[in-house]
Formats: sequence, C-alpha cells, structure tokens
Amino acid sequence: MNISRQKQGSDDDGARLGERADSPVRQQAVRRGVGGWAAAAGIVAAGGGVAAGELVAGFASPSLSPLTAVGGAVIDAVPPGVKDWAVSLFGTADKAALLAGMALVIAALAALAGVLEFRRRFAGSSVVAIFGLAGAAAVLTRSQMTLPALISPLVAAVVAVALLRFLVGRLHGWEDAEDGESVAAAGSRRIFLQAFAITAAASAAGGVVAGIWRGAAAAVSEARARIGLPVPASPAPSIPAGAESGVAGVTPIVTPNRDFYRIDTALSVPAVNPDTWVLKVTGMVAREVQLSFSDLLAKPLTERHITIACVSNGVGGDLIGNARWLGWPVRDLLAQAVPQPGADMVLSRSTDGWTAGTPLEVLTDNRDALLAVAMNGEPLPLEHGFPVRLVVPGLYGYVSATKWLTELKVTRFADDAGYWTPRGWSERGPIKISSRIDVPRSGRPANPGSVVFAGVAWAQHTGIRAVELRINRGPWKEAELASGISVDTWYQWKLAVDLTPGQYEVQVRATGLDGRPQDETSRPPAPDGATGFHTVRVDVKS
Ligand SMILES: Nc1nc2c(c(=O)[nH]1)N[C@H]1C(S)=C(S)[C@@H](COP(=O)(O)O)O[C@H]1N2
Ligand SMILES: [Mo]
Repeated sequence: MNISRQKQGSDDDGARLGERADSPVRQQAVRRGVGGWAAAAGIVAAGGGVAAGELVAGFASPSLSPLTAVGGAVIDAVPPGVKDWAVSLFGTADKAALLAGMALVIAALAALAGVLEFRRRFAGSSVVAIFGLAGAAAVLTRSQMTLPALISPLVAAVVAVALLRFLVGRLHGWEDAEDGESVAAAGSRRIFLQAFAITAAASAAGGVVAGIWRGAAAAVSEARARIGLPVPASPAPSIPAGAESGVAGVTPIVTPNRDFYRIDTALSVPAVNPDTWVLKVTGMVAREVQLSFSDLLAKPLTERHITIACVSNGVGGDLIGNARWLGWPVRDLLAQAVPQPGADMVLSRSTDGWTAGTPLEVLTDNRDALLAVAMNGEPLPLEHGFPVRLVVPGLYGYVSATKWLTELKVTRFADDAGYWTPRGWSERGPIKISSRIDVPRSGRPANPGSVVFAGVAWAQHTGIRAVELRINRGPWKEAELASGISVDTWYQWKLAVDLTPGQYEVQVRATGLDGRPQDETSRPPAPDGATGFHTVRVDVKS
C-alpha cells in the first residue's frame, strides 16, 4: 500500500506556487525536514487533547480524569507478577514511573500519528481517535457509566484531531511552498511555526490549569483541616508502660501517619468532599440506610489501636502498621439496616469503584470493626481513605480495609466478589500469625558478646503468647515478650544472645494465644498471605 501523500490529489490544503524548481534530491531533504515537524505537530496536538480532556474532567470530577483512568486500567490489566516487579523496581515512585511511562508511550504514538497524518490525510487522526475511544473505554471500566465520564476522553480525542489537522495543514502549506520561490517558502514556514508555537503554548497552559485542578485535592485537604473530631464515647485503652521494648531501631509501637504504608489501586488519590459524602447501606437489608459525614461524627465513637496488614507483605516485610483509629462500630450501622437471613458478606465499595468482600459475621461479632474517621488523633489522611474507611481487626486489607468508603452492600459470597478475588487472591483473608526481626538488620556486622535481637510479632484478634528465636537452626529460645496493647495489635519482643565471632543465621517464630505456632513452610503472599520464618544473617566480627 502506498501511504505517501498524493501531491496533486484532492487532499490539497495549501496553494500551489509554481512548478517544482528544485532537484529531486533537494525535495527529498526538504520533505524529510518538514516530516520531522510532523512528528512534533503530533506530540503538540496530543498534548493539547490530553490537556483539554483533563480540564473537562477537572470541571466534572477528578475521578473522571482520562489519564488517571487509562493509568488505572493499565494497573488493573497487568498481571500481579509485573506489578510486584514494578513495585520492587520503583518502590513508592511506582505511580510516578507509570505516569512517566504513559507520557512516553502517548508521545511516541502522537509522533507516529503526526507523521502518518502528514503522509496521508486522516491516517494519523484515526490513530488519535482510536486512542480516544480506548480512553473512553478505560473511563467506563473505572467509574459508573455516566455521561460526564464519556465527555472528557471524547473531548480529548476531538481536540487532538482538530489540532493535528490544523498543524498538518499548515505543514503541507509549507512543504508545497518549498517547491516554489524562496520568499513564499519562508512565509509559509513562518505561518506553520507560529501556529505550532501558539498551539504548544496553549496546550501547556491548559495542562498547567488541569494540574491546578488536580489540586482539587487541595480543597479537600482544607475541608479536612477544618474538621473538629468528637471526643470518643469509648476511648482507646492507654498503652501499657511495657509495650515498647526500648531497643533502638525497633519499629515504634504506634506507626506515625507519615510512615504508614500505603497500598491501593488509585493512581491519583481520590479527593472526596466530606460535605457531600454519603455512605449507603444497600442489598440484602430490611431497611436501606444513608449516613452523612456529620451524622457519622454525631454517633458514639469508639477509639482503638488496631494493626492492619497487607496480604502482599512478604515474610519480614513492612506492609504493616499500627494506628489509633476513631470510628463508629460497623455492627451498629448494620444493626440499623437489619441484614436479611442468607446474607454472609458485605461488599464495601470505594468512591473509585474498588471493592472488598468481608464476611458479615466478622462485621457483626463483638470485634471493633470501625467506620474510621480518624487515624492517630487526626482526620484520615487523604491517602489513607479520607473521609471514611473501614478498619477490621484480624483481616488483611484487601478483604476489609476499604478507603474512601461510600457503600456497604449486604450480599452473599455466592453472588459477589471483592476486587482482588477474581485476580487470583483468596475470597477470605484472615491475617496469618507472623513475626519479624527489626534489629540487627540482616547483613549488618555486630560486635562479639551480647547481641540484642528485637522486633515485632502479630496475630490480630488472637494475640501473641510467645516469641522464640533460634540460631543456626539450633533449639528455640524464648524471647522477652512486651505487653501488647490488645490482641488486635502487634507486640514487641527482644532477646539478648551471647555470640562469638562468626556467621549466624537467626530465625524468629511466634505462637498465638490460641496455642498455634507460626507456619514454618515458606510460601509467597499469593493467594492468601505469606508464611515462613523471617531469617536474618548476622556477621559477628572478631
Ligand atoms: N479504595 C481502596 N481501598 C483499599 C485498597 C484499594 O486499592 N482501594 N487497598 C486495600 C489494601 S490491599 C490494603 S493492604 C489497605 C492499605 O491501607 P493503607 O494504605 O491505609 O495502609 O487498604 C485497602 N483499602
Ligand atoms: Mo493489601
């Protein structure tokens, strides 16, 4: 197929200026130079389209951003192995890396679209249009199907195509003029360059404004700062004096908010306005219930320390944290709705569509499962689910800890599934008993004599009875267990061991208050949580 532009065809945009005066060699060189601008025109047109789409999304709702939707769709589509690889490579910068990667892919496709469009009318426009439709599809999979959800990717595509046609038209004018007199050629060149510069500037300005819109989050932050937290009806029991082992380098018993691990599929943090937020209880209930944020704050609130953990936490990993949560017990809300017989699951939904499936029984027994509004004495940080999230003692986050909560659907495991279940993770996710050595760090040299080992152990909603260490697979030695805050939190432990120079492999294991020891078999996090003993290597110098 010949995709080069038909010079004398009906797609003529610019005025013809005389006969071709130059040699074929010069024409070729000019065309190649002009063709380079075609790629740049494609990039600027796409940039303008993306900026326009983001602006429209900014008007409607930050959750409608096509860029975020496409990124979210990418996150949802990649297999968990690739996701783990990306997290291990980029760490907490994984989302910035994804955005940068998307920008590169979009720029490359846009450059290609520019060149195609330059060669054949509508060839590049079709690429852009297909991309716009893909963006629309991504938006639809992310949010509920609403009209505004479709508008922004379509606006992005229409604007990008219009800009592309406009710039490529000017470029053809220049190309054609190059075949004629040099004065006319210079004029056409100037016209193209001016059009290009104006489009680029306008796109950049639009991008900046859209970026400011993303700062909608900033407005929500302000609303958050104005919240006055009520005094708990049931305050958190005070932390026992002996809860901290006092060993330097051990994780603090309460994790500060800024150090708390963050795991979610949200590319940009949802900005949820507490003044318009509502929680709906739906599904198999005698009575549907709706609750506003101020309704929630007016309830008798419970404050508890609860340690939450991610199912993806590998043995010895740090995707676990302990905070003081303030909230209304979920069972009190469910009691108002009255779940129907036969229901066995609550599907909690976040404003961005993410869901978790939690056994109804766990949310109605006497444990402190909370509709949490505060974390360590302040309103939830935006990244941790502002204004309201679930915190359920004893279950991994993926089946319980829904952030930016907006709906509780009472249902059955037979009828519904949370976000991760069809993606290879278990339907049920009780936290497995585990323990970790925080000091000495693996691979660090130590001095001979008394070496202090210390760390944490957890078995949420069961509690820890004992922690033991073994050296080079020798007999287990019982460590000194600090008093826990409650069975719903982690416990600190320490043990001083006399070590002579040499290499040591030290392992830790915990036993629950139910008498069950930690599982020795090494298993990866998928599908329902890692098992095995955390092992550190210590090099005692001579
Ligand atoms: N809306 C939403 N809530 C979510 C998730 C998510 O992806 N989206 N991830 C869950 C998972 S897997 C975990 S481990 C916890 C982590 O909570 P944190 O980020 O506050 O530590 O949030 C849970 N709540
Ligand atoms: Mo998680």
